[in-house]
Amino acid sequence: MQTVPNHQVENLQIEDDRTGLSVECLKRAFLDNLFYVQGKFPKIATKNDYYMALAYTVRDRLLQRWINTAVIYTERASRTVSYLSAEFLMGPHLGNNLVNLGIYDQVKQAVSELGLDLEDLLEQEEEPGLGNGGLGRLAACYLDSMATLEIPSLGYGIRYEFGIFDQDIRDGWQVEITDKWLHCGNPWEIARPEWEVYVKLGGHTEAYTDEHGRYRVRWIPYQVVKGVPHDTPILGYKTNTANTLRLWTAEAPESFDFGAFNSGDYLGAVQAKMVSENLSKVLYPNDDSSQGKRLRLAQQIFFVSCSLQDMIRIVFRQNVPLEKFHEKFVVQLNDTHPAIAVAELMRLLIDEHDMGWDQAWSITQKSLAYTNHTLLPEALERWPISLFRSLLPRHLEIIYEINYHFLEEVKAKFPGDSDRLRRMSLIDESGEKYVRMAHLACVGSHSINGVAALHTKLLQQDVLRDFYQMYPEKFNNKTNGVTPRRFMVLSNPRLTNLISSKIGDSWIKHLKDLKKLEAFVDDPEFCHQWRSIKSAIKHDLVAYIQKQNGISVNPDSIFDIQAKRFHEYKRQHLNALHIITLYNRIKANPDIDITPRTFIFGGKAAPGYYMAKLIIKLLNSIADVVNNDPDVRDRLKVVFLKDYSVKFAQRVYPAADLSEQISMAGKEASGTGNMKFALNGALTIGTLDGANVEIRDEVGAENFFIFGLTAPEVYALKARGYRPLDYYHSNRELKAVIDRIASGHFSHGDTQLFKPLLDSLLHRDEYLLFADYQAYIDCQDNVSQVYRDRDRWTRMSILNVARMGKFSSDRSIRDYCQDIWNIQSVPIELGECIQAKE
Ligand code: B1N
Repeated sequence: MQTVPNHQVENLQIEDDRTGLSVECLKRAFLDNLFYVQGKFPKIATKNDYYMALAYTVRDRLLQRWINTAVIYTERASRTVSYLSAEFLMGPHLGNNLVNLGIYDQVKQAVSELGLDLEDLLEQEEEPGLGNGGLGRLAACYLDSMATLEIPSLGYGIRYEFGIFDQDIRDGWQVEITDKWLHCGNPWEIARPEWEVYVKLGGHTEAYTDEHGRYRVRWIPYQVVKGVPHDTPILGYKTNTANTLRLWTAEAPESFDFGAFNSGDYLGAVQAKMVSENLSKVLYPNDDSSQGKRLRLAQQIFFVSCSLQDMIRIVFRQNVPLEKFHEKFVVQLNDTHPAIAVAELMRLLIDEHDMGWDQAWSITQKSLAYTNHTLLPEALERWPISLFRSLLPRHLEIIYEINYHFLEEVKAKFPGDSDRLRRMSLIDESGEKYVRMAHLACVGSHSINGVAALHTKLLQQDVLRDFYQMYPEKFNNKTNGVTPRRFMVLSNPRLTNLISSKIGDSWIKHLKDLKKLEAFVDDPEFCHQWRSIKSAIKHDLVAYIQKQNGISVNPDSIFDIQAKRFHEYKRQHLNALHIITLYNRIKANPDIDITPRTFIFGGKAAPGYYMAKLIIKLLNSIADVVNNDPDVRDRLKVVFLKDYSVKFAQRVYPAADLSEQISMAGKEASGTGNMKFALNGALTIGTLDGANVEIRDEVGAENFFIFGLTAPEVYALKARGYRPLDYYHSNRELKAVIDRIASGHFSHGDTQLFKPLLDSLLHRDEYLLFADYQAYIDCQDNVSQVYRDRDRWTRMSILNVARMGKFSSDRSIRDYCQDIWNIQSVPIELGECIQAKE
């Protein structure tokens, strides 16, 4: 579609009621939106109507910045980061936009003068749960930081109709419920049907010779799907930059099934429409695993092709020659989920835009960069060749050709090393043939990064070792970070205000400035305030738990929290072994002096991951027994908070005393919850895994509870031959814990319920719980000791926060900009560009 220049429209002043930030103006605008957009008046308005009216009021204020940003980027054809991710776990938009616009307090006052409560309205928002966990949330933090640092960027992904399932707990078991996040409408997005694109799937290819006598390939697809972009503005913190998150919905093209339609096959045509729409129907609920499902590959090519076609459209619109695609865009691949971009960009340049192979390959490599997020072998994506060919016949040809050239390169660098060729090939030929997506991403990108120092080192030494030897210059580390706007300013206003009252508020944009807090660590008044704030927040969570779970919790107990996806490598069940250890000590000696603790868990398990679900059941079963045993006398409480989400996380991090980061060393690529907890003043008990290593380096070993085997020790133990039964037989407390579970004590006498879990521990224990058990218990005993010295604990808490500066996603993004993206900021002035340039 053409844009029509219209100077009358361009000269319109945007009305004050759509941009003004005064309380009076906000009130007027709110009522106006309630009436004209939501179609309601106060007498009959529901809470959701009020939420919508407020959301539109805030969106109007974003639009002015959004349009200014778009105009300036277009005029200057600014270099742009394109962040491709199958997941964006944005969390609720309203509160975050209020913080970033700097109007939280004005809006709170405006709605309160209208007799409403802002917290109530914030609670009303259905969050877009378009991600599983850390990987999707990282993408969201990075969008926040790019906007805050005024970096031109586009996030590209899928607008799933159903995001991550809602979790209910019934009889202690996880039950999944579809997430209908769109059912009340989404006020934050704007559909852009004028920028729809088409994606081909299936069918076959044909070779032909073009009018210049060149060999060409034509792809005759079985199916064509339409992608429609839905844009959401991403505002930076106190900047005018509003970047775009562009999510694609799949639709059936109107024309495609007319054949079927006209021949009277109405239901066949509708069927085809439903098949198309399936592509953006639901998020795959797996974190750290891949199953090689056809629909998932179709989702990947769908959003990748839509996004690359969109970038090419922008290149043309800005009069950039296609040969300079890589100068206009740098495309970051968030794991291998968008790695098909390597073949798709080649295909678009060669088949659709007549470019030669060598030039297309050079542009592809210069444009793409790959971030790896996992060391788990089961998470490395591979697609059976037959499936791949049936969906993407042309891409398979291109991958074969890339592979041919690549293996020639390998041969030249390592002559006579056929084993290496086999290991590095883009095609796994050891049994059934597979396409290896991580290899494709490595070959097609100019940069390969891990997400924490240890993770990058392990990639180089192990998982991607051959690629490191081949292309050492491509490898680099980018330790993850989190946005302090959402995870401090918005979620922990009390601590934010205390900190800002002492050191000013520069830390919100320059997190390293938190260092200035160290000057107050010996100030008794400050320490007292610090402690009262933590205590007040804990009281709030106590009330919430009372309401949600009907459990009364002692606010003076240690709030010991493990909140993350359920996975055996993350070892929530090691935490369970500790709880039962304490329980056994109490049962053996009811008057024992134990530092009171509340164990809080939150997190979802992949629906098909039986063991993870059994661990959830175990925790809930322990909770039932421990919380109701009179011998325990409220010294221990176990709480499973259902349906963990971003909204929920924001409530939980600020209330934590102790953060559990206890994965088996060498398994957690980075972790980001570890950063959010520490930033909110929790102390960490953790293994030397992922970013824990760097957190400990920053906050100081004396302010961190470290335990357990290191990654090299893990490998060594496994190489020696690990025998979990030996630990069981030689460790009295451990044996008692396992026997207690086996006896049916937590399962109403049922000795079979947890047998699969116990068998797996006793006979395999892949994640070395038994090997780390004693070290964990000793470390926890030390935690309990230290907690009794409240002054010491407070001091450690303050020092943790003061030294967390490195873990801002702003720092991560600055590093990406410098080392990978080669991109500068483009500040946005308001007002200079909405009017037409005469
Ligand atoms: O990515 C996070 C890291 O902090 C975590 O350590 C890491 O586990 C997480 C397949 C994944 N890695 N891989 C995934 C997600 C969805 C899916 O379908 C894999 N998630 C991570 C951010 O770097």
